[in-house]
Amino acid sequence: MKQNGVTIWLTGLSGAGKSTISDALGKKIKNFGYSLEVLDGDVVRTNLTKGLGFSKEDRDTNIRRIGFVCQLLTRNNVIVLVAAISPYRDIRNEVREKIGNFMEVYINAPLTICETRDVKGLYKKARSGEIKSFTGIDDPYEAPINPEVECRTDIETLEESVDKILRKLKEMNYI
Ligand code: GGZ
Repeated sequence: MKQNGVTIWLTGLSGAGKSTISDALGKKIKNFGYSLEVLDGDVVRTNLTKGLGFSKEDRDTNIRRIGFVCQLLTRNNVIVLVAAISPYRDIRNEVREKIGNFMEVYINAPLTICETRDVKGLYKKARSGEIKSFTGIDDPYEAPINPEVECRTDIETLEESVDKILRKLKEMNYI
């Protein structure tokens, strides 16, 4: 099947729903017959960016490395799904420029909701000071100003969020 590569970049707080949406969206894209690759921040940090911490410098390095892999895959016509907090606007824009075929998706849920979900108990640890520099607690998150898609995971269903992204991909002629 002829396809153009694109990087679909999911950004948002921990617990906002990036990985959940990435899983569901990835399954659909694969079922359509496209070649797809997924780069999940959590997983990437166990290999490609192992050893990096959460200072601005390390997060920037993390995002630049992910962005570099996206660049290679995208130019070889792969659809790439990234799920990374990527809290800094300037670096997200930098990778957008490098990759070209790029779609920013803001996975948006209020901090209070993410904190209530606290799937891995990390917010609790951040509040007690056991974890330092936790995004949204004592470290910044710069929301996208003009993302191609915004998913409000506190008020939309998973299907609605996934459909929004698929519609945009169609509109931009990537699928
Ligand atoms: C934010 C942290 C932190 C700190 C550990 N701040 O939701 P998770 O748990 O499963 O995934 C998060 C992951 C963040 O990695 P990213 O590569 O997405 O971050 S970034 O884009 O900012 O480089 C979270 C966990 O690691 N985690 N400590 N201090 N998230």
